[in-house]
Amino acid sequence: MHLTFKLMLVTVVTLGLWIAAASAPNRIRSALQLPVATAATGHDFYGACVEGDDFVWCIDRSDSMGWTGALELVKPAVIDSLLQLSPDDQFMVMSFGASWTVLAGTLIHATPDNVQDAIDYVSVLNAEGGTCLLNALEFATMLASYSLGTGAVLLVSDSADACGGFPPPDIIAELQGVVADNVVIHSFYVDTPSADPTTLIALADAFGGVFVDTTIPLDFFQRGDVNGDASTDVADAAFLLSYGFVPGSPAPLCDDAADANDDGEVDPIADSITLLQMLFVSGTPPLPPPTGTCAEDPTADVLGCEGACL
Ligand SMILES: [Ca+2]
Ligand SMILES: [Ca+2]
Ligand SMILES: [Ca+2]
Repeated sequence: MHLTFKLMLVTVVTLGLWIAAASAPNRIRSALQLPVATAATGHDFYGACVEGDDFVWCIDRSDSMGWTGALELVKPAVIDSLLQLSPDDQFMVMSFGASWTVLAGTLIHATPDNVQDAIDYVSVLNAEGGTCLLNALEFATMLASYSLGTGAVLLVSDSADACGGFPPPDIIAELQGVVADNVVIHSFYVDTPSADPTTLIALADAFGGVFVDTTIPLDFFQRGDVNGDASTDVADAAFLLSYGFVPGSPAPLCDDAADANDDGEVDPIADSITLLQMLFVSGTPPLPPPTGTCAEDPTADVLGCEGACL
């Protein structure tokens, strides 16, 4: 290895480890980096770990959710997540078009019978009517506020309120007056011909939740973005080196992203060197695809990846 590059590598690695040590706990903003779900504290939905003690699913069944079969794709995802509840969890399922309906007017424990009732409720939903999102969310957040811990609303929708004509800021303002402090809103954006994520992003942002874009396949990633911040830079090499050599450091969110040289293995030394060469040695070719945008791994290997680009 050329001496100049060696010296540069040592400098960059030292700097990188220092950066990693200083800021690792707060670097990642992906949904999957929330505290690890347990039956009591969290819940997995569309591949994302969402925080909460009790859960209220609020499902958009307006007209547009039926145009391309989106609602039919939502159903199995909701049912899968209902089946993950433990009997200690409380939950509720509701849905909305021009008006909302709910399985029951309060939170109930996730006993096998209650979960089956919820599955039956979800299974027969039909898409029809307008999108009266605000009214439904007011009720969903009230139900969630009955939680003795954090009540999480899981909103599944493709767009904004198209009922009262409220633009996103008005929905936020309306809800800010009524949503209790123990309630968070997680939003799950579904793709349809009239899809617009603006309101869903704003809601998750305003009410402490995560925004999950379900239109992005779970296995999409950007090679080299080891820390999951949607860019590839020296912090990613530092993250990888910390993972390899600093006890207690977090593992990469996505092994495929950490496999910078695409040899099918996550090797903190070899992959961080590949990253650093690409970043700092002129004439080095770019990393193997996908880079710069999220996509699947074009070269099959045993590594996996889940939710890196959500
Ligand atoms: Ca990164
Ligand atoms: Ca590798
Ligand atoms: Ca590969």
